[in-house]
Amino acid sequence: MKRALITGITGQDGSYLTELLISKGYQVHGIIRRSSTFNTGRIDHLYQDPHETDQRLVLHYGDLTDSSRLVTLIEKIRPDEVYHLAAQSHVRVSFDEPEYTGNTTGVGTTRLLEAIRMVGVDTRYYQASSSEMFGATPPPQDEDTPFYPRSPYGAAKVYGYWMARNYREAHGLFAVNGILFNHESPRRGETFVTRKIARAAARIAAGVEENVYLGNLDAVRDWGYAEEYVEGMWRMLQADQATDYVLATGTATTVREFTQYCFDRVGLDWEKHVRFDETYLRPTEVDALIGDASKAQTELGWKAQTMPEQLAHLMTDAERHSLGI
Ligand code: NDP
Ligand code: GDR
Repeated sequence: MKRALITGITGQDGSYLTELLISKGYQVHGIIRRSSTFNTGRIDHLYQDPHETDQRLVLHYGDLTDSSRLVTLIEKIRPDEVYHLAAQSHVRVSFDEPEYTGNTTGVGTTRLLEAIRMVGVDTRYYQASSSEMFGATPPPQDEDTPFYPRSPYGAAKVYGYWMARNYREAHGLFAVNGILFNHESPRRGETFVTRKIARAAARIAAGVEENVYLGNLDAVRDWGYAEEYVEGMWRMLQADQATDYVLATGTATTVREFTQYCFDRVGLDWEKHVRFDETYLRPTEVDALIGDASKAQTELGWKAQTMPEQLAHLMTDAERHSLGI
């Protein structure tokens, strides 16, 4: 049985990737943070009593700031594949906590890579790189587009990207950067814009709330469906050679359009319910991200299936369902 280690297993992508790998026969090990409240909601349906035999999901406490723990876990698990998804992943929050974001999203990557090198385990490594690295460089963006990050988060991801490349070139590690454009789902964190809008549309339609407060409606994003993107991550680690890939839908949608899709779905006029709050603006914004995923299509046979309007509908439907309407 192949063993995979996932950092960030409790996050959106971690939960879909765990389902995928278990379905492919892997034993999945995940690193979770100690918390005073439960933080495993997205993977609770996969939880197994540790007393059962044939464990397919094994959870370990750990943190990206704790290098000795990372060494211990790599030594103990000796994974065939490592998916490094853990990060302080919120762009707006990274302006409030730039040092913490650098320490976890940036240097946390080095701690994990160094743990792999020190233990000397033969593994394949996936780095969760981001379209935020392109920042101010205009679209379309692909694997050869220069980086121009516009946030502490983006800068930390550029550092992580180059560390993964360096371990590939300097130490021969099979390290892959997946440069993923925004991908969403009903499991997206509630403070990311798509989930926030879908949730608000359903709640306003149900009479639970009246308005939603948003920031910049003009930003253009390339929104795909997270469940499809984790399949791309897995394919990257099955390739013959380690290289970097963009995953994206190739489509452009503004925050305003996404809002309209969600509100249309529940039969409401979005303009009557959306209010502006400057708290949600960023000191420096990324105006437009539109990815070109041709390389992933040619080399991995991966192509996004769900387009933004369909995504907005499925997310809004999931919110209505959770409200019982
Ligand atoms: P989430 O924010 O949903 O999940 C982040 C995960 O990282 C959570 O499991 C979180 O744990 C964990 N984590 C955070 N800090 C630490 C730490 N110090 N030590 C250990 N674990 C930690 O992110 P997504 O699932 O959306 O994204 C996965 C990865 O892909 C991230 O690296 C993100 O930056 C990157 N990415 C995401 C894109 C997207 O559109 N979703 C696009 C491109 C890149 P906890 O649950 O305890 O908070
Ligand atoms: P992003 O996602 O910054 O692209 O990073 P987010 O959903 O936070 O913002 C997308 C765009 O929407 C605008 N916006 C708002 N954003 C939030 N969160 N809340 C609001 O109220 C709001 N109003 C308008 C933003 O200004 C922005 O332009 C995500 C994260 O998952 C990263 O980890 C990942 O690397 C990138 O996607 C690709």
